[in-house]
Amino acid sequence: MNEDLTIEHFMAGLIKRNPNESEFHQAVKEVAESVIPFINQNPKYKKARILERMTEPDKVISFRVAWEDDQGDIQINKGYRVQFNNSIGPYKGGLRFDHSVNLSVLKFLGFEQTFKNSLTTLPIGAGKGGADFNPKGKSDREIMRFCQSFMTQLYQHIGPNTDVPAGDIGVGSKEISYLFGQYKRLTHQFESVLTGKALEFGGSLIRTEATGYGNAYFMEEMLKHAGHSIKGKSALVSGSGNVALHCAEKIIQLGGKVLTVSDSSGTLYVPDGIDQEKLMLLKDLKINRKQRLSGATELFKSKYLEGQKPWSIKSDLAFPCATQNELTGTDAKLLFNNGCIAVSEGANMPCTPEAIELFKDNNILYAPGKASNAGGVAVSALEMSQNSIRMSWTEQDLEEKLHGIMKNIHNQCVHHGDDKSRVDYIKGANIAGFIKVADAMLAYGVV
Ligand code: NDP
Ligand code: 2IT
Repeated sequence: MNEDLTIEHFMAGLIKRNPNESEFHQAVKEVAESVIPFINQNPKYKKARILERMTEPDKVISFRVAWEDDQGDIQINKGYRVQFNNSIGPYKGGLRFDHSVNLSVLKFLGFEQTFKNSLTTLPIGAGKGGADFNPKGKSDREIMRFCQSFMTQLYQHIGPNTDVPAGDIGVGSKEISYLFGQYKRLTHQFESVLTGKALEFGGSLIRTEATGYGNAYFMEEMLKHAGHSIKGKSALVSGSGNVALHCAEKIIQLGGKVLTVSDSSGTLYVPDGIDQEKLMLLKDLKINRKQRLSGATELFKSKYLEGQKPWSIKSDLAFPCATQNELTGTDAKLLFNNGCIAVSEGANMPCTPEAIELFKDNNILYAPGKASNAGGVAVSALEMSQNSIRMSWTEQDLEEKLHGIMKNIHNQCVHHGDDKSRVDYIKGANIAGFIKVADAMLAYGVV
């Protein structure tokens, strides 16, 4: 027990205990690489085997979700909730409805959430859940029946002081409303059990915008620290969902020029930049009308690059806001060759380890999602606070609080990640996020 913990030994054990979970291995390895040297310098964490405990979820719940489609046929999906760590607050994290959802994906997301939620400094533990249900092409009634069946299984495991889910890919305001309605029906309780609710029944202003706005704020802080700013810079945004569109909106407000948004079929390239007016059209197309991005080319002068990602277009900044591993080593090389100076993740783990290595080797500023996309869950925690005091704060109040939280997360990254010549934001975010949770776990003894 006196020997140093090694990354190789630690990872071999983790892979053996969690076979065939490549996304989970990837997320843990990134944390282990920065946290293990810190643990070796602080033997109290090693002796208590905190990292081993932190990488084992508190509880994994999986259940059948049976529902009837519009044709009267029975459909069956797999539903999950991974309750990862509640050392510093009730489990908190989104629900993802996507065909790609499996336990490896939800464990990686729940693990990342542990560090992210700690960085917000708010009292929230970490969880993640969802189903391998694909909402694309489903009618509203089918989505409603699916959500009701999903909640009928989930409700006994969650509660305002136990576990408070929210949205993620494929789960927006409509789905949260159906889920909340069913929870209320099953429990006879009107309580703060979900965040991202509509304003009429306990939702918070700015929650919808928070992740994307927060990501742009984080980029601005990172650039400011390095003597730059978003103003006048060109930006590539991937994705065209909740995070991407609001990230684009804040970049525009801060004076940047957004050249792209994308979806899983291709990239919309607007050489003159997406202005606020075009963004409103995009929001209507994607959020209200749920159409494909390719339909936007007719709305305004732009090209749709079928089957292509945004990363080959020349730009100063990059904001991956779609999904995990969407920006590879090859994409990172393209960004570098085109003069990109900074990357800030709106999505969870969108950059592969090869891409991150390339950013590091070439001094491209890089913000990991657990720091840069924490604005969403932070405003979720503020939604919980408002529900507790049965009050609603104003838009201005909330945006100021969000901005302050993102600045504070940036400062924590600088504090723990400053390596004299540069800030290692991965190291900073991982160590800062680790300390609070680890100290709470130490205080509880062996649990
Ligand atoms: P949405 O469902 O609103 O949007 C997802 C977007 O990503 C869509 O444009 C979708 O395109 C695209 N996308 C999904 N899968 C792929 C893929 N395999 N390849 C290319 N594009 C893809 O989700 P969000 O905006 O809420 O989430 C986006 C990311 O941000 C996720 O990683 C999520 O975990 C993360 N995040 C979300 C938070 C939130 O508050 N919502 C908070 C923090 C992080 P298409 O329509 O073609 O599928
Ligand atoms: O990844 C995330 O942080 C989210 N999907 C938001 C979680 C939340 O509880 O608001």
